[in-house]
Amino acid sequence: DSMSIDDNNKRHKFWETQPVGQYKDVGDFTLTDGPIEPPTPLSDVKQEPYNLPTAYEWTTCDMDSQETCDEVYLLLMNNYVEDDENMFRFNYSKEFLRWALRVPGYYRSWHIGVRAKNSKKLVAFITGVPARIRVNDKVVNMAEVNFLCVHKKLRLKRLAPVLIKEVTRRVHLEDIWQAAYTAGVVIPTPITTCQYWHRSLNPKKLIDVGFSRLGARMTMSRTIKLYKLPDSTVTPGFRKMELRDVPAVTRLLRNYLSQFVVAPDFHEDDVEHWLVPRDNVVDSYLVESPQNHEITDFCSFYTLPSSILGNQTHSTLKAAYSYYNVSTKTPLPQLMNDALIIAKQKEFDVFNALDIMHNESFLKDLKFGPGDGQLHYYLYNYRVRSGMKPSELGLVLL
Ligand code: NHW
Repeated sequence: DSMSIDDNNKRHKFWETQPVGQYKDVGDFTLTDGPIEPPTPLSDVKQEPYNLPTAYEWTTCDMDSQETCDEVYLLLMNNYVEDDENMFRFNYSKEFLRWALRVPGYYRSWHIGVRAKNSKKLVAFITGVPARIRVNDKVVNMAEVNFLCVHKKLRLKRLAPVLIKEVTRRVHLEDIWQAAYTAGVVIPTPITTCQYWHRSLNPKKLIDVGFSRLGARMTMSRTIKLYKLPDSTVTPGFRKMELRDVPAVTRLLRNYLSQFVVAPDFHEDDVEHWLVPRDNVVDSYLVESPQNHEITDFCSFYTLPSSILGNQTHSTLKAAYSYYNVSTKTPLPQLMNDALIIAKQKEFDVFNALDIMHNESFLKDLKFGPGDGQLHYYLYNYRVRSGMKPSELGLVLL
């Protein structure tokens, strides 16, 4: 809305030069959906990488290599996203990074690192992966850009714009001209702004590590009782998704996602990659009707632990993040309650969800509380009608 734009009406020397929605265009209804600038001939795309400060060099990160994967893992473990109070830092696992980056049709050239020339130490990273994303009635080939990271010692030296320009160049070389990304920071211009909600599964640990606080007039034992969950799931026919379910889940999901303004255009190979369960990476469950064996409902979450910075007793917060959920027969709150039960069985400490898709229908009833973090969604070189609500968004980025 215009308030948050005014609050953030500061200059963005880099983003003002890019084909993204600019603050001055917010509320200009003469602008229609579609590319902000047309593609240039491929032969006009710059052939050489952008210049880095002389002590640094580009590297393409081969995530098949155990050694490179280890280096990326450590860079992110020590330098990636922290909360505002610097109490927690995302700790994506190596298996997760491999899953997130080696997607159907991926380009190795889009997994970009920067090394110090002398020590060869990896000091910065940015990635893109290809995705078909539908915006209203158009399916657009895009890059999903993620894992932008600059080593703490190299911050505020304008390295991030160089990384962004380089990934853009390499995406252009594949004849792709649009991208989707999310960030906790406000830059020109979010298509929508979402809020994280958190459901305590292990309230004592969450309070001990400072993730949450004891409510007013609450004791620890009352809090533990409040968040207690049944030992086993309640919906008849609820089971883990298997490879053989890919066709049915694809149909269910495509049909469901068609109602949102922005959503991935999933084919069977995408569903096989993104949603077939992988231990400690992604969990998917469905409801198979005990009568006719029809697949009627689906839910999923991914595993993204955070390091707990400076706590004597606990080093990791085990968090599950709501991914794609579809209900046609089982009410969504009941389905998600079963997801919470599974997450509790798997010893997650907290279950997180954004207020996107139909998530608002279960957040309050299932005792999720609003977090202080916001997540802004962005498109590069693609304009969408301003004023989109989180509930009109059908896209989850990792
Ligand atoms: S969001 C997670 C980003 N990573 C982190 O927060 C990790 C911890 N922080 C850092 O490593 C998910 C650094 O602080 C980073 C900035 C590297 C974030 N997105 O180098 P400078 C993603 O990965 C702008 C976009 O001096 P720094 C999505 C900032 O506004 N821009 O800063 C990534 C300023 O520009 P301005 C961001 O602190 C999407 C400039 O960078 C940003 O040393 C990328 C300052 O640069 C962010 N999260 O490094 C865009 N954070 O105009 C993809 C800061 O305001 C676009 N900035 O002056 C699409 C490309 C593909 C197109 C294909 C057609």
